Amino acid sequence: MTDLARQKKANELFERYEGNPILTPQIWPYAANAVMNPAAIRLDGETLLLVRVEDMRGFSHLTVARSKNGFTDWQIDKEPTMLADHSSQEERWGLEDPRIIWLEEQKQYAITYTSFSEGGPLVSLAITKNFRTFARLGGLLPPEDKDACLFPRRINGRFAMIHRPIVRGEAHMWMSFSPDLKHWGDHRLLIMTRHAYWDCHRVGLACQPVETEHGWLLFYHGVRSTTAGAIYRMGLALLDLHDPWKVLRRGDEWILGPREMYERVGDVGGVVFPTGVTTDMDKDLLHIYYGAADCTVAVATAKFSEVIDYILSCPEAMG
Ligand code: BMA
Repeated sequence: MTDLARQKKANELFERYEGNPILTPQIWPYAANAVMNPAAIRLDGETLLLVRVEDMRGFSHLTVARSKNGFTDWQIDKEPTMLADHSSQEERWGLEDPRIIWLEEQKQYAITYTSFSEGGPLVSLAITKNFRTFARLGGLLPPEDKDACLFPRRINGRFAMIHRPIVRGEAHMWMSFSPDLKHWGDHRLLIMTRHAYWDCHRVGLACQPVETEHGWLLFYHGVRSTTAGAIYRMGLALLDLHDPWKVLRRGDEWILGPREMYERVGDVGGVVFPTGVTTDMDKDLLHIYYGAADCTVAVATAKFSEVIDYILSCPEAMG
């Protein structure tokens, strides 16, 4: 496939839902400035979103919204589902940008989210069975760190997590390992920013990793800083199924970026920030849930098989 043919394919992979944005502060059951960056899973025949809600002080918490078809008729919890403990050092300034994965061994959901701690943004972990009560397991690695998600099971005997620390002002994606979900080590660089590309200034995990026969599908966000501000877009990579710190493929181009008004205009315009993915294999469909312009939640769909075809047509990752 030529570069131009692949760019065309990348550009046409996702279709935005015509009813976007699907969640807005206006329909929220209580006062909210913005709703954005939701984790997404399918649970009991419904799509469950754990939405980041920014209150009128500028602090965030997490609230559950459920829908049978994943597009309409959202049942939103009447009150915040998971509030920050503002008196604690860890959660001093709120909870942001969750990702959810089903942990097979624990038979529970693991939620990784950013705690805005006194020392800066920190990756924290909570587990739950029902999205009503949560066991908070605390901060996992020191700040500044964001955009984390666990893998659903141990890899070669250890839990694995993708996260995005800031080191020397650089923002690359890392993978770390743990025997017990508490002590983390064996830190490895996974995906780096690429000079001059759309993802030249920052990269970070977007959605939870999706297991396929070809490897782990990895949606990530990339940032380019421009004179008019940062542009947040989504790209794709494929990790080795057995050794996921090995990147098999990485797309050259982004596959979803700000285009519609609700993505271009908001509290932070020019932001498409995906944080959750659900799959419907019977329909060969993949739903990506994302924050649009740090104000609302939107959804886009793609054919699963076309996403796989696309990533397999991308260049083999270097190094
Ligand atoms: C990132 C995160 C996201 C936010 C994005 C765009 O650093 O803080 O929560 O959506 O910036 O402002």
